[in-house]
Amino acid sequence: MADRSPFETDMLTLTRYVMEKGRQAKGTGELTQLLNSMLTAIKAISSAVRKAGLAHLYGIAGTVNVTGDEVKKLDVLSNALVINMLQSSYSTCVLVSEENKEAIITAKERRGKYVVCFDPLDGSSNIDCLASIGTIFAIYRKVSAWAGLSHLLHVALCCGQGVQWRMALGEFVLVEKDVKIKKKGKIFSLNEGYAKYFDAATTEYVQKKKFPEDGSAPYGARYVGSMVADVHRTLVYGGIFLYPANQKSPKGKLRLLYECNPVAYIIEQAGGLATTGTQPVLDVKPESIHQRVPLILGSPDDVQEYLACVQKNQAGR
Ligand code: P6P
Repeated sequence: MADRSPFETDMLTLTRYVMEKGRQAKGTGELTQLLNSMLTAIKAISSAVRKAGLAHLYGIAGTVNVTGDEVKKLDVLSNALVINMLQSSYSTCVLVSEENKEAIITAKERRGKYVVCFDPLDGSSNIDCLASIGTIFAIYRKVSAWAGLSHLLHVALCCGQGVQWRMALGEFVLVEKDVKIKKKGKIFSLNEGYAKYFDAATTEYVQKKKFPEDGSAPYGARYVGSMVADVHRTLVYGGIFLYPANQKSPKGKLRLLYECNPVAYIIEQAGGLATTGTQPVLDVKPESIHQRVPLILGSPDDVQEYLACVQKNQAGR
């Protein structure tokens, strides 16, 4: 059978996909409007990032955000773009941004039924060296959830019916539907610069990856330091990404609502696992909007092997 053209009719644009899903669900159209507004903001952010060198948008904005990260000029611009687009979508009631200490309540006359939690530009510490960065968002409503991860102009979108990859070719065109993660990978990803702070389980796990006891080849080590890039690679190639709790970050570094939950949702929908080390990330009951949790995610066999190290060290205590 002749190879299908990459532009067959089922390569729906995201706008058409969302509108079709909305029509099938006999919805109000709010989610369609919300997603289209979010994706417009993502396109605008990507355009700003690509022009940053010319538009003098590199560098720091001179402030620190609520969780202590140095704020870059592009952080400020990206945050404003997302807030503006979402509030003018008439579909949100509350916004939670990594860049805002307090939750943002949408004005009554513009209020809708969705809560959106987002990191407008994850990995921004890597902006000036042109490493991969991206926007992470999670849409919450009482009975369902959506999650999205944009990595430059590659968007992973999940609405509880599997994961799609979409590429921005003007529109967000479907590149792959029902993305699945490998059962086991060959890459481990964590910041080994903190090895002196690792707990016993993490130390043991990393040792196993470098010096396999069964004589198999060691795993490759990859760490961008931009979660969107590290998670994107883990989803595509398989393996494991870890930002565990350590002596330096006793609760881990990554934020539950707008970093860990969205990527955990996507990874689990793709057949992977996402854990804090003691429970599935998606089971954590939020206590505050900028709450941090440990995050270990990826191929199920790899995450299970890490959890075996955790259980062994807990038993050994
Ligand atoms: P570290 C980027 O600043 C970020 O929030 C995530 O994107 C990334 O995974 C993590 O921090 C990197 O943190 O401590 O390894 O530099």
